[in-house]
Amino acid sequence: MNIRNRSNGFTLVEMAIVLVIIAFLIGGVLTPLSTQKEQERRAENQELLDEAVEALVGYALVNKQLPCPDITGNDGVADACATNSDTYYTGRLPWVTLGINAEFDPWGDNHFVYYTVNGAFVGYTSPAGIDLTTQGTNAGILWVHSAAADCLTPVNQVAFNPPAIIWTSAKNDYTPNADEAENANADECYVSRQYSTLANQEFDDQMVWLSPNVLFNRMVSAGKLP
Ligand SMILES: [Ca+2]
Ligand SMILES: [Ca+2]
Ligand SMILES: [Ca+2]
Repeated sequence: MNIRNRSNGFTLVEMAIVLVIIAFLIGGVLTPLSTQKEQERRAENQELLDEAVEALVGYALVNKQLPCPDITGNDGVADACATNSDTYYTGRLPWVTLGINAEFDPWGDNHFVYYTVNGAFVGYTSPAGIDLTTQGTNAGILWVHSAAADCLTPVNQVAFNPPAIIWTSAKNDYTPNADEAENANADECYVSRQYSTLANQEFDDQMVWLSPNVLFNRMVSAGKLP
């Protein structure tokens, strides 16, 4: 009797083993897919940020200065800001003014692309503009570090005094983490470092900055400077 019952089906233990094996198989397929998807989006985001830098250079070739951020209206149109070496301006990347498809990063709604610019590089009345000595001063200077704790110090600098910084929070908002909070607080100090999902060290922001040397080089090459 016992032998007949066993031959008619699986025991609970056998079923459990089969379910565990299926779970492992599904997990083994699904986890890499989600990771792969995020990697694709991060690559797409990097392309978007690189394109934004190119658009800034193009804008400077035409206007002899960088655009102000989209500070009001959330309309993608750069707003007015005065030439002021002692301050910086921050807001969203003026995607309409720049003519690029950058209202959001690849993660979509409410994933904005942010832009901060040294006040020495904006606000000129035509035909004046920046020259090869433009670098800004004091509170207008932007800093990029590999850790928020080093803000505004010579320690762990990734970039010092770039004319402009463009960044997005990417997939996750890890602002309880100090390094992501440093990017979100819209001041002159920023953090760019390795992606991490380790507890209390989470970071996935993506950032680019415009090198003053690249900007000047391109403007000289185009005959816009000196
Ligand atoms: Ca605006
Ligand atoms: Ca983030
Ligand atoms: Ca900051």
